[in-house]
Order: sequence, then structure tokens, then C-alpha cells
Amino acid sequence: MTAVRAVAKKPAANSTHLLPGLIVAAHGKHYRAELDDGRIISCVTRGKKTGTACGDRVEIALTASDQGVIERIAQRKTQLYRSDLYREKIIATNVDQIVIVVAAVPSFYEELINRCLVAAETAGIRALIVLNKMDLPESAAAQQTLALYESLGYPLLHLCAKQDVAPLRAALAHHASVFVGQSGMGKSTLINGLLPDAHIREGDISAALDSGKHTTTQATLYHLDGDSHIIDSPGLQEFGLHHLQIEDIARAFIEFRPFLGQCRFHNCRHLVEPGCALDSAEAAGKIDPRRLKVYRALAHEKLRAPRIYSA
Ligand SMILES: Nc1nc2c(ncn2[C@@H]2O[C@H](COP(=O)(O)OP(=O)(O)OP(=O)(O)O)[C@@H](O)[C@H]2O)c(=O)[nH]1
Ligand SMILES: [Mg+2]
Ligand SMILES: [Zn+2]
Repeated sequence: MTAVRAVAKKPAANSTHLLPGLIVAAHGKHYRAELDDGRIISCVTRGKKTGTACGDRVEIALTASDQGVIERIAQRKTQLYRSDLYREKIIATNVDQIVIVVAAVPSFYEELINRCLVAAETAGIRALIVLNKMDLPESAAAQQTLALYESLGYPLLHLCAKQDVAPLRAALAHHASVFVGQSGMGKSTLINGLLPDAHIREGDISAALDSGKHTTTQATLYHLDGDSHIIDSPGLQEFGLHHLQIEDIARAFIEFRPFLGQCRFHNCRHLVEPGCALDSAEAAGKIDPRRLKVYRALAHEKLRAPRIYSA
């Protein structure tokens, strides 16, 4: 990390007393940081500042032996956002892989996968899809649905969190990954399979980890080894992409890229315009109608919604 951006209006009195650390849990305005010396402390941001996220490298001024104030956030390598009409929410920072966890039961919402993929592509983060709960008979249909994403080049792992997570461990090696998906897909169960004693380190969230029946309510970072880290995140119901421009959304559909710039109108939004290259590509079987439909739903959502939050 080189550049740092100050988050405090008033700099700390003596920056030599700032301790470097990593945000390992974020819940509202309350954070947990792992200091570079190994201590885990509670911390808050100064004043009304928010915007710190799990995965941030920070500098902290201690206010007690186990408490501190976040004074600085180091420049991020990546940041994964979602946004509603009013504000952006950072899911995780400094990750280089997003693991989209789906399962046949409870039924998953395919558009959410696409939204996660769009967020990953625009953030420059690689995506891995995991179909969990392969022990359930309903998985065959889910597998068919997901074949489309595999054909686009997104790696797909079939897993049963309770039996064998070894293939996932291999895919996580040397990466900082964030697990995302709807509630109940098995994100926490997978992480528990990878790190059976994770709840020991994270005592106050053991209820969420030991039964797997509780919804995870905070993003939490775990070390798989010295070079591999994973972030569990609360189940997503919505994945708003209001912070993106229509052109960004179109480019995030990776198979659209060869056709962008080929439309009759240079400012084609690929909605109803005549001579749209994406329509021709769909007719020629080069773009799947499901993906074009999702793109159009996202583009319409963007056009309908004025940008009323401040980024
Ligand atoms: N049959 C089966 N059930 C599983 C598997 N993995 C997880 N489950 C169950 O699915 C339920 C939800 O698992 P969680 O790990 O809590 O799901 P989550 O994605 O973390 O959910 P949120 O924290 O709410 O986002 C639990 O009852 C798990 O026991 C699996 O591979 N097979
Ligand atoms: Mg969970
Ligand atoms: Zn077009």
C-alpha cells in the first residue's frame, strides 16, 4: 500500500502512535480490527464518518487497550459495491475474487447472479460460482440454469458444504475472496467447512456459525492461510447497481463486448433502437436471450431512477 487517504477531519495528534491493522468485521458503524501485532480490537470511525469496510487496511489510534478509532484508510486495490437509490454500500474491499454461492433450495434468483457478475466485472474482480447443496435432488435443474454462466467462461464448482470443500479450498488459494449470495445458500457453512474452528476466533458470532441456521449479520474476514483470506457476508436480498452507468453495465456483460460499437446508432443503449448489434447477436445465437433480458431490465432500472444519492 502506498497512498493513504485521510478519513479524519482532525489528524491524530501524533501519527507515530497510529497502529496499522486490517478490518476483519464490519457491522453498521462498529468494526473489529486485527492489528499487525495480532491483537483484535473494537473500533469506530471518527465522528459521523462511515465508509470503512471489511478488508480495509487502516491506521488506528488506540483509546483503550482493546479499543480504537480508525484514523486512516489505505487506498484500496478493489472495492465491491452495491447501491440502492439513496446510497452506496461497500460489501468488501481489497478482494480479488467474488464467490457467488447458489443452491437449489431455497430457490435462487437468477438475476441476482447476473447482478453480482456485473458488480464483479465493473470492479475488476474475478468471479467464481459455487452451486452448493449438490446432495439435494433439486440440484440438477439448477445445474442446467448455471451451464449458461459456465459457457461464458465463469468457473463453476459443484459442492456439498457438509461433505467436501476441498475443491473450493484450491480455488481460494492465494486469493482474497468474498462470499456473496442469497440468505440460506450455505456461505457460512462452506466457510465453517474450510475453517472448522473459525468460531473460536470470532466468539461473538458463534451463534451464526455453529448452527448455520442464523442469518449472518456482519461481514467477517477469516484467514485461510497467510496468503488466502475469505470474507463471509450477510445474505443479499437485493443487489442494486444504481452507481453504474448504462455503458458500464453493457460492458460488464462480457459476451456483449465484441458487439459494442457495432450498432447503427453510436449512442445505442441496446433497448429498442433499430439496428442494434446486440439484437443481431441474439438472433445469431451469439448472445443468450436470458442475459440480454437481464441487461435490459438493469438498463431500464437505471433510466427510470434519477441519481439522488451522493457518491
Ligand atoms: N443439504 C445441504 N444443506 C446445506 C448445505 N450447506 C448448507 N446447508 C444448510 O443450509 C442452511 C443455510 O446455511 P448457511 O451457511 O447459514 O447459509 P448462508 O448463505 O450463510 O445464509 P445467510 O448467512 O443468511 O446469508 C443451513 O441449514 C445449512 O445447514 C449442503 O451442502 N447441503
Ligand atoms: Mg451466513
Ligand atoms: Zn445496440
